[in-house]
Amino acid sequence: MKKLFTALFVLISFSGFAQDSIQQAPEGFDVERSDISKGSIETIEYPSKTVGTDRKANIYTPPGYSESKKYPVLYLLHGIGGDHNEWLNGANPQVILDNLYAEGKLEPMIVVMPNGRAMKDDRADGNIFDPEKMAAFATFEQDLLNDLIPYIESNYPVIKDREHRALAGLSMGGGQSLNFGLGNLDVFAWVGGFSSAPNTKTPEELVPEPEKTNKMLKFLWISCGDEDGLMNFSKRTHDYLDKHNVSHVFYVEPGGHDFKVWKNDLYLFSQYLFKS
Ligand code: FER
Repeated sequence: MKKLFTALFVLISFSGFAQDSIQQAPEGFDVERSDISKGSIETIEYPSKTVGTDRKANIYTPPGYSESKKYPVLYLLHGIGGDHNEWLNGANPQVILDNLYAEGKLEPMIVVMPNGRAMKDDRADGNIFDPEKMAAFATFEQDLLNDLIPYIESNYPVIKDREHRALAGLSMGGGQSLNFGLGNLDVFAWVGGFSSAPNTKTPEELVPEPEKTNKMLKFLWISCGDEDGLMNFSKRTHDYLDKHNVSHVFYVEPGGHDFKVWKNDLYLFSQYLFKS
């Protein structure tokens, strides 16, 4: 009975999207297959003028990747207890994405997983709630815009316009994605917040000009587990967007604040990207 209730609770609100239901990722979506082409992962270091150090990021390039093609880019951000390795350790996003490519369900894209704690010692050690570390999650906006994106765009074959840049993340990274994505509509046209944390700006700050936001965004995704104590940060954003007629997906799924939910979010969100 609880299962049935949870299934019914998967509530989707579309304002302007054609679909009226979203299916959870199917069984096996995150299980490695031996019979398909694979993408690759490499760790790079980019010079950050913002922080004054060289900073690490993981880059996933898709199956069939070629420097003679040009790709859009998804910047994928981690949570408060993580770093550039959190998605790799918690989700095996390369397996989820490889499987989606094998089924022809994804637009070829490069996925960049940076460290969103923009400070000299950016490890997730000690008190992860330390005010200095929290501030570094806000400072990352400058590192992303002025250091990481320019590095990616001069070292990878990417399409350098807003319609070919997406920003998404989990928890603190969800808050960052909504703050930086909606705050820089000239840079990003695709934005996703998964289980966004209390660093998420108020809806009025995020979307001061709803009509402009609605016109410029290609896609806005907001999701959260139905057992997540941080639901309010997603819900209040969704309520405001609805009230002000900003197209978005609000996806409430069974689960708490964990990688079961975020893997499902990556599976679903990535399939919308860079499609018309
Ligand atoms: C908080 C609770 C959770 C908070 C941040 C988080 C800024 C982030 C959680 C995560 O990234 O998983 O009160 O304050």
